[in-house]
Amino acid sequence: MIPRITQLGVDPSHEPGARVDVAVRPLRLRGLHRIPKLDARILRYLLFAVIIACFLIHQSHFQRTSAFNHSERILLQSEARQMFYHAYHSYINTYPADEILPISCQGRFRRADESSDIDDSIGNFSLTLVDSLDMLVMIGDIDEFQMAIKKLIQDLNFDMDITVSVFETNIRMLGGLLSAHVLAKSIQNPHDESIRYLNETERSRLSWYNSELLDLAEDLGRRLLPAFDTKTGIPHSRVNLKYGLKSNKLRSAHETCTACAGSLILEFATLSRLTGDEIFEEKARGALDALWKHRHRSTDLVGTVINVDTGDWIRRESGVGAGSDSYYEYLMKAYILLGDPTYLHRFNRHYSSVMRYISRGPFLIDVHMHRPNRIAKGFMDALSAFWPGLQVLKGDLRAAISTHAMFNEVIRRHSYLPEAFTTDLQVYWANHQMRPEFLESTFFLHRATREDYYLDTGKEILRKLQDLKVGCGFAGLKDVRTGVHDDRMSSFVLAETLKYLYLLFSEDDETHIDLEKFIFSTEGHLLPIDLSLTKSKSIKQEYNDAELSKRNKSVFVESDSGNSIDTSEKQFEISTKSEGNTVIKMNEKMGRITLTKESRYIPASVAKLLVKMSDKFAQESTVIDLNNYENSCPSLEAQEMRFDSRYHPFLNKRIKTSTTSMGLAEPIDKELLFAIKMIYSMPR
Ligand code: DMJ
Repeated sequence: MIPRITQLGVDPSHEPGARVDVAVRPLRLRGLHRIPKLDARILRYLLFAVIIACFLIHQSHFQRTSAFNHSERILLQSEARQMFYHAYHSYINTYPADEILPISCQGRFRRADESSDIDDSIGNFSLTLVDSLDMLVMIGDIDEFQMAIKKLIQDLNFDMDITVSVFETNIRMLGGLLSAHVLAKSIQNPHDESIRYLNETERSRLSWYNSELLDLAEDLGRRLLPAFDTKTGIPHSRVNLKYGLKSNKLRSAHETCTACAGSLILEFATLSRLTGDEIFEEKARGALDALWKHRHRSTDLVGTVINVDTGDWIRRESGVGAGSDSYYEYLMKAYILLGDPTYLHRFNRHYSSVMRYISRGPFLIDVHMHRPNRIAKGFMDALSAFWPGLQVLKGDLRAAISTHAMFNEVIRRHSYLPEAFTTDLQVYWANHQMRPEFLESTFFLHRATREDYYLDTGKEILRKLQDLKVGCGFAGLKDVRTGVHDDRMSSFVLAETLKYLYLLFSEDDETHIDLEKFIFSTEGHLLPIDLSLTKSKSIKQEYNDAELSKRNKSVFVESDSGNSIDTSEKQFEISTKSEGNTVIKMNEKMGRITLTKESRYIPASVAKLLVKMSDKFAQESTVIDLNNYENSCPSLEAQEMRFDSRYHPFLNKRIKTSTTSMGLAEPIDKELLFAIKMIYSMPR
């Protein structure tokens, strides 16, 4: 079936791989009556020819959409790696530039004396190298990784009179440095399983590393802090690395975008938890609180530009693309990374509004935040292509498939995704910058569905990107209609576009980084999901060992056999219980926590471990029943604790459905204990 996209939406029976047809015209068979009568012999030949043709068409179609065989996938994976190397090595020739101009092969720098209005995402701080670091680990190039780190340690100095974007510097530089630091520490530790397939010699390459990247990140983070000196706590969009907000121009710039203010929490919280200084996390939380406070109270929508001092909305159109995109992403991921349900609650409220007002069939249409039935823009942008990926995290797979298919149709029509397009899929803004968002969603959808359609889609994109290959990298297009190149290759092409392409063609166990242990930032940087184990002093509701033992609460897991085992930590006791359900029992008064395979929206970190646990105990199903707590939680929270492991990209295992007896002989591992602690710390 070929679903039709209309202004009203796509046919709801849309499946992955189904072609989206926007203008299917009725086929008119004119002049049939003029065909002469055919004798039986010709008819037989014709019939035969038709059968052969059908067979060939079927074969070619089958080949196009057939299951990827292992060797083809590996070839594509290797091709993606080579593409990364082509871009990376070209860039390295221009180091310490921020970016390389891929056609002229020149380095792109930000000069300290520049009037800084041009591109404040570069800051004369070797942006592309920092943005590329974790990809080097992903592909197992530890030699290059350690050489790159050495270069940066030697050369990076943020004490420069340069004004930069707080948002861009955070997601690209701070995120890149933090991620590389975490990976470097993991490589050093032979027992750390988040980095795989390295031998002793490779691990020893980092033996000299002494957290220098974290020091650089902290220095940079502190230089961004003056931006938060506003009445609302919403940061200014730009700050001078040396002088903060000392210039009148910066201090009196009141406008910032929602995504700019709302996409700091992942990196800032990581920085706080790794350095022990809570200031960063506090500031990022403050900015999120202010945005939430200034949302439209009845529609729950936010605009795209806000005044940092008054909290008034300057641009009231509400959408999921430019200006807002990663705000939504960071609410969801802050919950996953930090386990704080406040953010899930906010995300869910926004999500409902987006799905009610902005999502129209497969389209995402900006509306007025205070009059949500009025359309604010007649076009969509390429940045919105991240949304289906976020919907996968949310578990809304059906909507994700539909919107992703719509973007794919735009690409099919114009060969590349233009920067913006209208609702009848015409080019609105013709520029193409090799942005990662569509590939990111393709990767997430493939992880969630395992449909070859997404590999086919990725293969098409890879071919198109190869057509953009030039002497020193890959060059975007000034205009997708003319194919005229633009001499630009943004750092995100290496940090994200080529990373998601590579990952799309990689099986879970083929990458050197175990993705189950990380979450992607909006720049594709990997932040460790066990971060919530590292307490931030400022987070009052955080689980706390001392408090737990004071309250003298115990944890039990009960099983059929009635066996129990001790955990390495004395306050937890694990026992087992009957009836096929695994129960983690806090104590008699605390009620019980059970998992069902339909459950959704537990933080990924917890969910993953619970799935592991349920695998370990191999029970049929478990049910989260927070209402049994002595102080029962509100039903909304109870609902939010649900997650669906089938659709979670980091949880590709299904919960086992067999009901074999539980083998509790092995001591409970640290991770399970962590899961229990996390559950224990959930608000009640
Ligand atoms: C990247 O820097 C990030 O993905 C950001 O969230 C949006 N813009 C670019 C990619 O398009």
